Amino acid sequence: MFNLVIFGPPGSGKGTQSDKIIEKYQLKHLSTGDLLRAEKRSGSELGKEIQRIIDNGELVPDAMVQQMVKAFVEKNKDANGFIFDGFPRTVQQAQWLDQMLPDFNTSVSLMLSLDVEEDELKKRLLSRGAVSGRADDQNVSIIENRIQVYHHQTIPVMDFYKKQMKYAKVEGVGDIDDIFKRVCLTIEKYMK
Ligand code: B4P
Repeated sequence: MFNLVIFGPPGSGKGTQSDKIIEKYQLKHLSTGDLLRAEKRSGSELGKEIQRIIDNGELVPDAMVQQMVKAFVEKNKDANGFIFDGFPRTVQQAQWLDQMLPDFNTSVSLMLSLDVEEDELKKRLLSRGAVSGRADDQNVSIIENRIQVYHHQTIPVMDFYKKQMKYAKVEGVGDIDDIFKRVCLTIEKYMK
């Protein structure tokens, strides 16, 4: 099994590159953002709480996300491997993932981080907000809060994987297919 954590700030291209990676390497795509938005759309009480958190640009509590991740892995335990997109976003989530995956006789193979500077992130998210209807992409101060949350709560996850020699950085600016070529070269180094 090859398990990839795709990492980067909001708008760095995690979802965009994940779509291409799953097609090429036949991995299962686990996007916590997508799972949370699906719950939000269901209109449940939990969905309303999730909506409030996401629309303010904050992180949903670890336990809630972890429950969704475990259910997804359990349901797809025969997969070739997973792309964890948007997860783990806190050191606590990373520690939990390291303890959970051995129950399925597997572990994280690589954390691939997409490197994009802040002005480019804001530009991308605002242009997606103009067409997607995502409330968290439509307001500059919410976008700035998401980037702040990334700096304070999510960047420490990099060190967690650096210590395990499972970290690699890829330049995330430029043509989507050129970025994908760099992503594939990195993945294939770790697949050996
Ligand atoms: P996510 O859905 O993960 O949203 P995101 O960080 O904005 O990344 P996304 O994948 O959407 O953007 P991408 O970089 O692909 O999370 C949403 C919210 O859910 C979080 O804020 C949080 O509240 C909650 N959440 C999710 N996971 C959680 C967790 N583990 N714990 C707690 N809470 C959690 O792309 C952005 C745009 O850029 C796209 O429009 C794309 O077309 C464009 N783009 C991509 N590559 C490009 C390129 N090379 N050039 C130009 N544009 C490009």
